[in-house]
Parts: sequence; C-alpha cells; structure tokens
Amino acid sequence: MSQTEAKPRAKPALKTERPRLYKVILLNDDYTPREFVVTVLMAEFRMSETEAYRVMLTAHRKGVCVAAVFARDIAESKAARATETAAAQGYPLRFETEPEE
Ligand code: TYC
Repeated sequence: MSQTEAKPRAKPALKTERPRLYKVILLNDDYTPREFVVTVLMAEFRMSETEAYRVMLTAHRKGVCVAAVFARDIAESKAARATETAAAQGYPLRFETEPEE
C-alpha cells in the first residue's frame, strides 16, 4: 500500500456531548422572611434586587422557582452554600439541584 493512499476512516464511536446542566431550585417555606430570601439570592446568585424579588415571589406563590442553571458541581456548591447561610441564621430556607431534561 502506498503511503499516500487514503485509509477508510472509522466514524468516531461516541459523539462529544455537552455536560448536563443542573437547575438550582428555591423552595418555599413558612418561616424565612421574604427580605432574607432576596438577600441570599442577590449574594449567592448575583441577582439584582428586582430579579431576586421576582424569584422569591414565584417560590412563595408556587412553592418552587428555578433560581439558576449551572454545571453540576457549581449548582451543588451554590445550593449548599445558600442553604447553609440560611441555616446559620436559623432559617429553614432550602435550595435543591435537579438535572435539566
Ligand atoms: N413564604 C415566606 C414567608 O411568607 C417567604 C419565602 C419566600 C420563603 C420564598 C422561602 O423560597 C422562599 N415569610
């Protein structure tokens, strides 16, 4: 076989897929003050006050609201940090993560 002859190319076995994204979900509760929820959203998720208020109010009315979407490790560490910040002040506020469909 000559050096220049084209070899049949095999198809790549796997397509490169984007890593899955994870939602950070804010859960409503009956005890955490609205203002505190807004403060946590602004601090941990870099939201404006207007945006944080809207997200807080959606969770308050509907029970949950997607606060942000990140790669898995970032979503998990932000959710944990925000939940710990609230717990440190004695509030039951919780953030959970869930993969996007
Ligand atoms: N429901 C709370 C109250 O009435 C406020 C609140 C809103 C708490 C959103 C959590 O994710 C939440 N004080």
